[in-house]
Amino acid sequence: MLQQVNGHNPRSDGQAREYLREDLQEFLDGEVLLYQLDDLTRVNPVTLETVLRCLQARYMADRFYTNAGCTLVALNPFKPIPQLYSPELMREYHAAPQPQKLKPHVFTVGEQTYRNVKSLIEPVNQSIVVSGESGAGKTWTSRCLMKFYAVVAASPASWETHKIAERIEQRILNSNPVMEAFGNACTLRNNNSSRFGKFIQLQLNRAQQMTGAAVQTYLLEKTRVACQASSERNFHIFYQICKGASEDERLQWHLPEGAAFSWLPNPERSLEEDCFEVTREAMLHLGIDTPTQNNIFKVLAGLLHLGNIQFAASEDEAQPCQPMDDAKLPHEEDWMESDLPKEDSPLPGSVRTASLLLGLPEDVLLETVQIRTIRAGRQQQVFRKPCPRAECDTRRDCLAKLIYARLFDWLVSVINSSICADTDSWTTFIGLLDVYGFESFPDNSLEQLCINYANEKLQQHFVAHYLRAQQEEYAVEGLEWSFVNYQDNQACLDLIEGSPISICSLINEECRLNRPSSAAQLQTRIETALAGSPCLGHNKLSREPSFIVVHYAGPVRYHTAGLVEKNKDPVPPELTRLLQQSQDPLLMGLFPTNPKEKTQEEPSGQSRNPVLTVVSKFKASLEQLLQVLHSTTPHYIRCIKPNSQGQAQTFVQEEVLSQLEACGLVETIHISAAGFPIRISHQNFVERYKLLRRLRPHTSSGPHSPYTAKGLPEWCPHSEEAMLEPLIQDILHTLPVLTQAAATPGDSAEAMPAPMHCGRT
Ligand code: AD9
Ligand code: MG
Repeated sequence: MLQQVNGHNPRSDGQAREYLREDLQEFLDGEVLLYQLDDLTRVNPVTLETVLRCLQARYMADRFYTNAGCTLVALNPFKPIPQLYSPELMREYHAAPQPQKLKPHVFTVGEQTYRNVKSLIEPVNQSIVVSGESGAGKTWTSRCLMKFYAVVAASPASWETHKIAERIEQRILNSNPVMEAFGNACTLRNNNSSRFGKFIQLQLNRAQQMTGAAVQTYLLEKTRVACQASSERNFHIFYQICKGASEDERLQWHLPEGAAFSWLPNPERSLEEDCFEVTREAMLHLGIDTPTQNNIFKVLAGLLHLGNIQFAASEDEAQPCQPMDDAKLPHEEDWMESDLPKEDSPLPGSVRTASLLLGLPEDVLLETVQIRTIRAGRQQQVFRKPCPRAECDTRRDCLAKLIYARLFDWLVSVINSSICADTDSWTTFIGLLDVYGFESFPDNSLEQLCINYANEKLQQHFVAHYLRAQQEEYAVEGLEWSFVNYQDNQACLDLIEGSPISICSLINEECRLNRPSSAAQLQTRIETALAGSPCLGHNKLSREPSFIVVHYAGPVRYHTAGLVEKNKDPVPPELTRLLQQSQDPLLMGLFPTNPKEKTQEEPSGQSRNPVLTVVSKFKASLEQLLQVLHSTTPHYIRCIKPNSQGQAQTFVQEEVLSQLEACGLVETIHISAAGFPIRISHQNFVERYKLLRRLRPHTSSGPHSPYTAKGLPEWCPHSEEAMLEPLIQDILHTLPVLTQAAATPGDSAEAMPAPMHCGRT
């Protein structure tokens, strides 16, 4: 007996899908042939277990990509496979008449997206949303796509006129190592974890050549500069300069070999990301010359020394806390005094070196960190109040975060000015989205809340765009359709960002009121105000004040300690004023004395402007991103991490299962298998294929075989074939489903073309 695919949903034309007989037999016979199933819509029945078994079989057979209807599932191989990403293979996918007939690959998505841009009557911008948990392979995948476009969309002219390093495609690729050096770090989940979100817009001209790109970044995790969780590391660039500096540079930057820095934990780990040369080379190609690079690295070294300044608590509240003598730099005397002022300074080496490298007077730097200035009264009198030790630490850290965040933004703007095309030299774009993956650590704070919030938003975009919109459209169009249930994450988003009360609004409220409030009070406020939310988990085992959010990818406990302060992200105005005094050329540029944009200042009654908190800024930038995504045709790649140890050939079923569940893959497969793979507006369809209407069929061979082996309708007269050739090419390239009917009559598995849905949108 032939079985209906997925056993659940008759097609709207009333015919059961009957194409699975062979595959089903193979499936039943054993798992040996499971690895051959390129598309999960052909697994029968579609359940978490069968999908899991199929992916496992494919993984063990080194088949890392699998189609799942509208999405591509990418399993992380955790081993280098150069032949899978070679330029030759890229060209093969690019040249293929029907790339979707080749083995599933990230290049198939790349190529289909590329063809979509040019093939529709009104060019439509495209986007590729790469998702998955931390370490699943999102950054790898988007890098791979960028390389693909650099090969297939390269402008031929630039080959002749430019040296390879100057070519725009090469410059675009060079943005990766630079941004990763400054924005990625080794975490518990991933040795090269992106600590910022990135949307890169690859700009194409009318001839489909890549003429430039623009990068938009989201919320760099700047706290990492000054604070790293145990077993994690700071941003790669710090390790790169410490390991890769030459002898001369070590002297200039005061980085003796073997020196210990508080902000440089786990330096002994050797990662391939620690390669300084690659970063330098890429920076050079992006137009950042060697003197500017050296200036950047000198400032970064200054930050490391800043981190070594430790304060001793002061017994007298009226006296500032003094920095302790640092024993962190063992060989200090041997060589470090070279360019430091010769006179005897009572200050520890860390203060002196940090000042020197940051171009700041020693005493002013120290005083700004030690002493808070308060303006009060009608006359705005200035009062000076020595800070307790913990506050000195916070101010020191804040200084480092301020410098690093400005430096990162500046780098992004330099990269953009180096790679962005003039507005009149591009017409369409392909956007690649690579944001930080879903995270759940033993200790989660505002950073994880933002990261997981971004992932919820993207999941909702997928659900809204694909799972819900598609089914609702069938209902509106009166197509016979039984609704497939899916996990909607609206309730979770309501909990995080909803109005009038949500986690974000409650944290923002605390910032606005600026009242002293303990972590336990914040927990109580959240749990009381949001008690009705199905996504607020039961918080029984908590020893520290916290709350639990049940995300689509699993529950996460967020600690409330420090949450409000992080959300305020206050920058004491004295710190900005201090940096405006710097004599260092780079810092002078980053902190001009007459800044155009106002910096966020401490909400201590000195500014009447409403406080722009971290979550409100993040929410606004996410909304902008989603607007861009909504204006494009999205494509989805789901990266899956087969094990959390990062080992090749290891497939841990429970771990994969939870990822499959989290992203709703089974629902996606159900809808894809039963649904219509192509949607095109009625108007576009008529515009595009009106030529065919003039040709009247002279024979009719029934509804089951309306196409010839060439993909032409059978009624099409031979003599008109030439005239139709461009149209046929168009069909072959853009509507592959129609051509499935061109398969040989014996090929029962593919004999039934999936219907094309001409939505009246
Ligand atoms: V995070 O959310 O930024 O923490 P990603 O971006 O999802 O995470 P990433 O792309 O950095 O993960 O991949 C993690 C590691 O897996 C990489 O450093 C590679 O070592 C490895 N990887 C990922 N994809 C591939 C691949 N296709 N081939 C080989 C891969 N190795
Ligand atoms: Mg990443």
